[in-house]
Amino acid sequence: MKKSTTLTTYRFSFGPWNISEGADPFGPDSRAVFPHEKKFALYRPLGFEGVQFHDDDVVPGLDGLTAAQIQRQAARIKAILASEGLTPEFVAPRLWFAEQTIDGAYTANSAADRAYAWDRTKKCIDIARAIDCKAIVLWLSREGTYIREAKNAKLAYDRLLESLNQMLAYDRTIEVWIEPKPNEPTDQAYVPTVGHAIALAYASKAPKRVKGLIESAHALLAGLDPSDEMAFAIAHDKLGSVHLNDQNGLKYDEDKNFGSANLRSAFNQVRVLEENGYCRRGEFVGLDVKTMRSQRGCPVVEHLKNSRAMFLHLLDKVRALDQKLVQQYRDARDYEALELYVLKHLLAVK
Ligand code: XLS
Ligand code: MG
Repeated sequence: MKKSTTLTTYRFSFGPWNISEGADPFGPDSRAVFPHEKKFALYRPLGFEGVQFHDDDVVPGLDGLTAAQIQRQAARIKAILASEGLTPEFVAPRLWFAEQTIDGAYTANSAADRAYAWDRTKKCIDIARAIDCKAIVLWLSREGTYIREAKNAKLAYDRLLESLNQMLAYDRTIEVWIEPKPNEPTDQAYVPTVGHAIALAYASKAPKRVKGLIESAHALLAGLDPSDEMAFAIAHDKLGSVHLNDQNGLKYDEDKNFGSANLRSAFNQVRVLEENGYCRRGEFVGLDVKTMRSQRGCPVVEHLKNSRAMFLHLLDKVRALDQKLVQQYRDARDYEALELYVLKHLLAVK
């Protein structure tokens, strides 16, 4: 990729679910509900231009609506986005709430459940089109098992590829960004890494329209380095977007603030994005962060503001890196000196 001399201006996005009430599997909301449609007015003042959506963030209760009702509600949201100066980044089918997705969506053992997943996916694509959004995101949350014997794994992968091809045929321009995660809610998920996602892309009928969306915490939960995962997707020109956040060890998905647990890893994620011209073709820096349940306030937005600020601080650090010195250390294979230099650079000590 030709090195550009102009500095990239980064655009940021988040989904309305990032402004949450704090409920967790062990306790109810700890904050008052902030009205969904009032959230859009918060975006630009916080420095965000992109909105990530679930299909039912655009059209609540869509399962019970007609196509005309879905289109009318989508048109309402499209008008709100325009009035707030916001761009929809993607629409994700929420295939993890409905009764029909208890045993999976595209890989469900029941043909009726798989039919529901496909019907819901078509509605999601229609909604994306209706709000002028070019991509859908598949977080394959329930495509996996609690015990391996529950499904024929090879058949499950066949069904995932078949579903992907159906989406690509249903809409000849939509992009499909697969968001890998190794587990949770299932014990083991079928597409745990971006390597699996990109293999599906190449096996699909329209590889150019299938990309990955890499979430920092999901890569960390897979025991991988998020920056290397991003570099792999970029090497295949298949990094649709990112969900920057953080994770403190192998446990439930914490969606912690970007840089809050693994600062060096966050630095390298920003370095890989910056060094490879991410965002130069309109991509967003997406966040997927949740504030602590114990945080007071309504709405709580500090975690979004702070994660965006941390990205920009680390971007300054990347841009101030002495690339000549880095190359000298690499040429000399003096990686101890290189590591000390990076750590002192991050600590701003001489
Ligand atoms: C999981 C996913 C999810 C969004 C996108 O991390 O990003 O939070 O709903 O499907
Ligand atoms: Mg995510």
